[in-house]
Amino acid sequence: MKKTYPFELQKLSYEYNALEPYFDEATMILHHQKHHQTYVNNLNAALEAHSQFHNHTLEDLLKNLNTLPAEIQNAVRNNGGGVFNHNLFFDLLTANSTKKPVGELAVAIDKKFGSFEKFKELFKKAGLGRFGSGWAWLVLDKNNELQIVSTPNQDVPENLDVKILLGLDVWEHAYYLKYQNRRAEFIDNFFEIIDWNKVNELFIK
Ligand code: MN3
Repeated sequence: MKKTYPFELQKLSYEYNALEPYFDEATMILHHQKHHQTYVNNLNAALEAHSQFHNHTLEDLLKNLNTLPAEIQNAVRNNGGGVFNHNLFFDLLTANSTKKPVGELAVAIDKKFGSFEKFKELFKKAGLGRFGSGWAWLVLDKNNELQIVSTPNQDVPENLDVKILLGLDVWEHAYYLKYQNRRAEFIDNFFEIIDWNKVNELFIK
């Protein structure tokens, strides 16, 4: 996939109905074809007249938001963040989940949080505690410590100064069609379709 302007919608590696019954087909279509696509379109629109950034990767743009012209900073923060976050989120889902962490990550999660169940409880709390729209994350910080963090809107964690291992979209558009106001149930179902093999690959990379 092209890494610079004009950015493109990242294709899913599975069918829209593959994650049923946890994530329903209608939500997946809407989320990918409308929401994710709109972030891509709006990011490209913001950058269109600023050709000096057309060879910058999305990561470079997001890490250097404060060096961008003032009139496009918010657009890149919101829509560039939206593209980046959804690329990661959709890529770490699978119909063939192991249902629990694997490999070195499994060991590290037990060590840091006590158990996978305890980790899940804290991650869920981060997702439930995010008032309004935003994300819950598992990251590896600069001290090589696993941390659960949460960001508002489409902000990326820690200015991308951490290694992101897992992200959960808790915007209402991610669950309202199927779960209405039941964000907790949505988060429980997210845990049924996490691609822990990929998460572990990110961890050991
Ligand atoms: Mn979303």
